[in-house]
Amino acid sequence: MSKLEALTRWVDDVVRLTQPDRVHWCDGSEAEYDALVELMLASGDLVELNPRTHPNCHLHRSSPSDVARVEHLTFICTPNKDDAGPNNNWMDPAQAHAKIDALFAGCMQGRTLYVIPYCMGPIDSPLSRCGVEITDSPYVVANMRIMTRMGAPALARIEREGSRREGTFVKGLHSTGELDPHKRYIMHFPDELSIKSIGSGYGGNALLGKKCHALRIASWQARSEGWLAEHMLIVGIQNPQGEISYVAAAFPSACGKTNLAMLIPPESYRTAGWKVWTVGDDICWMTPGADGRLWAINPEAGFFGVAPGTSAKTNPNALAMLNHDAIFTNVAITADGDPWWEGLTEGTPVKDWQGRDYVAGNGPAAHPNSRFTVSARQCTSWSPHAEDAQGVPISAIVFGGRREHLVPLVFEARDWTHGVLVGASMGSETTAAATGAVGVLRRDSMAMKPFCGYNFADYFAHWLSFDKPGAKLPKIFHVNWFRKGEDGKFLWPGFGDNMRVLEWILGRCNGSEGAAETPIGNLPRAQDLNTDGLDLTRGKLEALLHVDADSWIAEYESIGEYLASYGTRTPEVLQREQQRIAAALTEEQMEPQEVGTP
Ligand code: GTP
Ligand code: SPV
Ligand code: MN
Repeated sequence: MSKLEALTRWVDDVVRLTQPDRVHWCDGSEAEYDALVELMLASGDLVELNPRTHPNCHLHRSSPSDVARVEHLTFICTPNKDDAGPNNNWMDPAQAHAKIDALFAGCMQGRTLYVIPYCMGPIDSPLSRCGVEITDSPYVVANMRIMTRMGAPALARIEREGSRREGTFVKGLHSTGELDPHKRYIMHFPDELSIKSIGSGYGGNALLGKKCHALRIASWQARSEGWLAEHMLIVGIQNPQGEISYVAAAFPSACGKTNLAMLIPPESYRTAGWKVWTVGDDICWMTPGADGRLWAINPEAGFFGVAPGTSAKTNPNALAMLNHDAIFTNVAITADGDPWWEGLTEGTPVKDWQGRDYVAGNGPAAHPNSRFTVSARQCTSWSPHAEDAQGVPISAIVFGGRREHLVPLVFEARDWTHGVLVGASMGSETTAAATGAVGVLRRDSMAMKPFCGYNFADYFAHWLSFDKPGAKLPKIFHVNWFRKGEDGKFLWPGFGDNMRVLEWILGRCNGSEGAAETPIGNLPRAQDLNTDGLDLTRGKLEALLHVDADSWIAEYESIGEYLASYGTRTPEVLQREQQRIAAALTEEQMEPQEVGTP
């Protein structure tokens, strides 16, 4: 039992409120995990998958009305509404506590309350932060053991830090409640470092270390402490000389972070000696180091990745790590009890994600937001530096979204201010990672729309504040793998071939690659991209690199309106940057220039 008073007092309070039958302090051991799995197999919460092909792999089928994050039920509860900003749902903290505590009252009767001490980030890193999640879901405990450093070492760190300063860990209270969408809330109290979530057992709603702590609460802490908590992958790219450069990339949910983080370069690159190392696939905490560079850690210890689309062709690294010791949520299964999802070329589904007999034409076999949970150590491209206490230095920051039209394959911001505008004005078509319509274009600044724990206007100002004397900031880029041609098909092959874009990006960072200047930023000319062995017509390549001034004028008008929607808190520098580019586009329109030729 913990000696830390703040923790035991809080657990006692929660026990009084929720009235569980039992309290279990998680130690994070394998024996504990195995016992939980047994319990869930007995209750039907888990189904064992084929032990011959997938030893120690299990399937969880969530409630069909609980399959994704619920942005409309996610609240930031700050005393002052403006601190949460127009980007968040807001509730007064006292009102929020009252509302949600009423739902928590007695909700764990007949259940076990689990206390999960966890550390986000390497256990010995000064950049890491601890939290404790209380939950009544054994599925959440099992997932948290994979996704975080959970158990005894985390508790020891909490005790150590707690003896110096109270309130150093994030308190997260979670219950599946009745899994009733009408009694579901995900509430954040950033200035209390606390989270309360009820009514969902799915992903980011329930694994509180992930989006709730490592993004919403952490972004708030990061602002006051001078660092950044971002929805970014971290990938290391080793060139034939053996030098490794690290890139952090922010793409919205289900827009390609896991895939880029585990990229396998095209054959010609591999023979030339290029190699890609995975450091993180979803969250990145970045802090300016003594050398002025940004140093990044991945606060997570595992991957909660999108299953559909993961195949031997698109992401062989991911597929290879899913053969043992993994939890699958809402995938389909084959007659042999193997997990199955759309995009796999082998196997035939017999039961869909709800456990019903699979009938073609009755919707997808696997839920579009079905996912796998797996330890990062099972990834063959897992970087030997992924757990370095000081993190890895970031050379480039990449923003990107799903844009069928308009946005070219890649462009480079001319400086930090321009880059911050590029991130702030990011647009992307929505995906199945959150409930609601799919494919609707919306602004998703820095891929943080669902995850920034405070007013976006203040967040933009915070980003701008890193540009100061002595800073050696990464260059900023924007990519779009999702531009479509007139035939409605993706123009760019994507996946492993994204390496070609990364090579150009790194070349721009070290000054070895050429580019053409345009009002929206610097683009590679066709000859600047390595297209050896690439099956892509010249016409498609030109379409991918095309900047249409008329359409961009309209886009910049809309960006101006978006910035204005944050009112007077919007940094003026950003508005001036928007005006500068809008004016340059109008000039360009008067005097058309061809992009794509030297
Ligand atoms: P979260 O875990 O939700 O934050 O998402 P993520 O950004 O890690 O998404 P992920 O990498 O799992 O990508 C999800 C979807 O994007 C899958 O359907 C992929 O097939 C698709 N995708 C990823 N990379 C590419 C690409 O380069 N081209 C195309 N066309 N699709 C891609
Ligand atoms: C996302 O939606 O961006 C995810 C999945 O990474 S979840 O953990 O459910 O938020
Ligand atoms: Mn994510």
